[in-house]
Amino acid sequence: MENNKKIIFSGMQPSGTPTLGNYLGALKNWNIMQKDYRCLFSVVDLHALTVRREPKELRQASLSLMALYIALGLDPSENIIFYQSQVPQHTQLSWILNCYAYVGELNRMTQYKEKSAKHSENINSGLFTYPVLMASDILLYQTDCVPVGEDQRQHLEIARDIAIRFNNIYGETFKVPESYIGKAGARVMGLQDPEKKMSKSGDDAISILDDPKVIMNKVKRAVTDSDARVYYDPSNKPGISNMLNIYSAITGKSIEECSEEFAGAGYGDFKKAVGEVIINELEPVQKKYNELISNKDYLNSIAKEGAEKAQNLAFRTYNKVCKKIGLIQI
Ligand code: ATP
Ligand code: LTN
Repeated sequence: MENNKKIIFSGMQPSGTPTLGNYLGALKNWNIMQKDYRCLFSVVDLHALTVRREPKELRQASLSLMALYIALGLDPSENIIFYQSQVPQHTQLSWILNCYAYVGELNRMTQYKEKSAKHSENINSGLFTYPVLMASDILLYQTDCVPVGEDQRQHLEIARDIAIRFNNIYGETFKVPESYIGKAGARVMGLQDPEKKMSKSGDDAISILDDPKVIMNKVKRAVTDSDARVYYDPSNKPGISNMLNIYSAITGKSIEECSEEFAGAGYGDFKKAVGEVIINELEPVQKKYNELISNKDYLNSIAKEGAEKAQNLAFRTYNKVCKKIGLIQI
């Protein structure tokens, strides 16, 4: 890339409306980091195909996620924002890297095990090689840093292992990427089942686009415990600890500061405060999103420009790879 800023790549699947977990684990950090890095943010629609979807819904979810990226404040003139499927090098490199990824290492992926248990009627090979496509996303752009939530740590490790393995055989080809996983918000848990991560495809989530009243109700109904004191103890008080984590990630205060703030408070007051910070944080995003979502032409023009810029960059790494492994170039 032109200047010497470090490169960030991250993506999100259009698999439903993003949740507060996606926001605090990833999107909020993207927004902060865009000032200091050259960033590529992708709607990773090919990854979303690993679970069967209605074409119409996938199309709508993809457009909606594009609108949300912009509504969050990601600047399309400074960053490259694009649909993964619009840059063919992602799948091309993915095939090549499949030949450098081992079945044994893919077999160990927690997400693969969880998703194949959940979708036992459709354990397709895309679900299995999902991390290789993700590695291709990242390695194509000589990415320095990948901001993601905690659940993606294992996938990032595979991307690094593949890069190192490839470089060892063919000489320096890929930058070995680092992950950026924030301290607070890296793993937001469900409100009804705080033992499970909050997920877009689950039914226990606050969606970024939920109405303020809905948000407050969900927080008020969140499962707690019978101890009636607010402090951080994830093993014995998972519900309260999860909400302290959410409060900390939004306000930027440390968990200790947040615990002190609510030391004498009852659960009712605490939940109300948590609900309010979530609502205040999301309101401007929702407002902007509602303005953008009807402007399909604008969203498509951003995606087109993004895809062209991404293709230019992706082509360089892809070409280099082809040369190194001995594919004929004409
Ligand atoms: P799905 O339910 O369809 O698998 P998801 O909610 O897990 O989707 P992804 O698109 O897979 O979301 O993830 C997008 C980003 O959000 C990733 O960086 C991921 O680490 C982060 N993320 C997802 N869930 C959480 C969570 N509960 N807490 C923090 N970060 C999260
Ligand atoms: N697997 C990721 C989404 C994803 C991604 C990426 C994240 C696909 N490609 C590249 C960072 C970098 C997930 O969050 N489930």
